[in-house]
Amino acid sequence: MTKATLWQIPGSHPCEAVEKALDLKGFDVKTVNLLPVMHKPVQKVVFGQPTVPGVVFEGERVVGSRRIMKRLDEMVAEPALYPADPAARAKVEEAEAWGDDVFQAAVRRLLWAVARNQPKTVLTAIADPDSLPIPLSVAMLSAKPMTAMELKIHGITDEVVREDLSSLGSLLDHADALIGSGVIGGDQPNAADLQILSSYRLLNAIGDFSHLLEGRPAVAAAAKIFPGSIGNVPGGILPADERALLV
Ligand SMILES: N[C@@H](CCC(=O)N[C@@H](CS)C(=O)NCC(=O)O)C(=O)O
Repeated sequence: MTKATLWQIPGSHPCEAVEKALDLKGFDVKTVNLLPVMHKPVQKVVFGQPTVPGVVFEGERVVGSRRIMKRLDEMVAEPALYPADPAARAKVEEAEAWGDDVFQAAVRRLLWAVARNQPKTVLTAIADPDSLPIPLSVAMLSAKPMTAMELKIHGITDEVVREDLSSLGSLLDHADALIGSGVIGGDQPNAADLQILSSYRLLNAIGDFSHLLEGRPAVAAAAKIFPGSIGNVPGGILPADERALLV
């Protein structure tokens, strides 16, 4: 079995996408778990880019979920993450790019948009104590400054929060449409499935979003690939005027 080391933030959606891809390809995976914000200098030194996920294969370092997926298909052909047929592949790559550039980024901002109201409550609910590099109680001492820095890193202003909350419903509709057209949601997960559906575990964990997610095909498809819950952030954390934008 070929070895790979995944450098990740536990629970991060692109990291979960890559972990699943490594698993599907039969890699023997070890993880290096990092904390948000603190991961940036570490990743910059190890991979030359301050983001997770990054994967160290024997003698090779690859950073970025899309780059890793492509490299995995080159290294191990089956199961293929991209269809062989060029037209089908183009559709999967287009959906994957949307899943990365638009959906993944929006879900990340939405998480921090909720966390900014109650950093400790939110981060405690979604943190897996077993995978933290330090004890949960110690990690949570930094919940407030960590959230403040993430808001800054991602440019999450009041206006951005309002835009993201207002457009979440249409992003979820787009993911469902991709299932309807058969680009994602098939029996064998492709790169777009992994990229898009990995975001649902994070969304599902947040009580304020549950009414928007209920009964959606993508939620069911995500649960098949990424079973289990990442946590349970209670509803009612967003202020009422922001919650009202979630339609
Ligand atoms: N979209 C890229 C980047 C992923 C990404 O932005 N990851 C976040 C954590 S979930 C991160 O490392 N953020 C730090 C930063 O943006 O500098 C990918 O899928 O690899």
